[in-house]
Amino acid sequence: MLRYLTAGESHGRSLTVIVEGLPAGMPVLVEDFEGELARRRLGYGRGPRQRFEQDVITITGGVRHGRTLGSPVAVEIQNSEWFRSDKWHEEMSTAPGLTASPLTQPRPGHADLVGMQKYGFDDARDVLERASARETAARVAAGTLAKTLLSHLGVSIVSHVIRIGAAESGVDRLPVASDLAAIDASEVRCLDPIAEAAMITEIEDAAREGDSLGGIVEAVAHGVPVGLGSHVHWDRKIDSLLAAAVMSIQAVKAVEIGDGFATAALRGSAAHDAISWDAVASRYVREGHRSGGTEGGMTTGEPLVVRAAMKPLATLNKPTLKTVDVVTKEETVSFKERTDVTAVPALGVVVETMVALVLATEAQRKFGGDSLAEFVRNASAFGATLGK
Ligand code: EPS
Repeated sequence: MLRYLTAGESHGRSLTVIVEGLPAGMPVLVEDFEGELARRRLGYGRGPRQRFEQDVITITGGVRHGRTLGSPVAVEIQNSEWFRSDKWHEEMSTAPGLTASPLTQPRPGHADLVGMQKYGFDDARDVLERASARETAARVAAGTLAKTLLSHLGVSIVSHVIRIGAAESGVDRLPVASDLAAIDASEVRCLDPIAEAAMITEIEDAAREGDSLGGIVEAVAHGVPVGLGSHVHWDRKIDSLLAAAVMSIQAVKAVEIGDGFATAALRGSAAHDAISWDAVASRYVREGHRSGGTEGGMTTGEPLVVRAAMKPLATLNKPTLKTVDVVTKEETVSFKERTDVTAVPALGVVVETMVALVLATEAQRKFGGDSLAEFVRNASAFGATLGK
């Protein structure tokens, strides 16, 4: 079983991720992580911190001579911010002591207040440091390994932004791997140049007013094997695993598989993807993508389509959200903290990551194998049975 765990706070010394269950013999390069982490830093509307976060990577376990050993792979990502300033050495010190400036005006929509209540803290920083989306850097490192594993089965995953605020992409086809360079070259990771300009205007307007913006991204996985997930239990259904994984991303409030909400308005005769036989490729194909590449909790082999909606970030550059000071109980506005206007372009890379981790976990469960060669051999042997 593939599993992973992240540790670390946003302004602490570093983030760490441990990924267990990868087969031995899988090629791994530091540059693979660097490339994916650089993609996660992309995006118009990110705050000043992205300009100096370097995401310096150290592989501290599980890899020798550029290949996995089958043991847990551990990766550390330094927080450049911590190394830059004494402020964070003091604020995030692991030695006993107290902060001189506790944050006592919790932000509505953030984890601050309920986290303080639940864990018995007097300082919102005790909560927000871990609740921060900085943690997604560690997930992306895990996802890099998952994507590498999946690439050996011919799977590719691509994401793009389809909405920021009121600006919506007009692209009505599924993006493919060869679109990725153009998507990443766009400042908002959008394939539609007219919508791209509208999204940038939205961000500039919100920035001027000290406000924040949410949006929607779509991730598509191509070349997914047939039969990942299962119909037999609720917690083995691929849709349920994808929804949980993507919903766990900071600030995501809705997840959709395929045409999810839109199909609810259709009749059954119009809502499903007809099945046909492709005699040349010797395989079944679906006519359409309404189901998003899953039926009965299993992947069909068609493109897997997952959308995620991100709420506008709860931290505002001009705090206007009404709250209460937890010490005085007096009405105030939430504390000011440096932030992004929007993180929707980066969200796409994190959704790719979570989709990759779910698919890699389920592929490992189905095909097993202690070495990469055994894993690939098992997957090909299963694939060969499908045309019969
Ligand atoms: C974040 C707020 C900002 C983002 C940060 C996530 O951090 P800061 O307050 O330190 O400027 O830059 O994201 C990252 C550092 C990152 O690498 O994604 C938040 O409140 O979640």
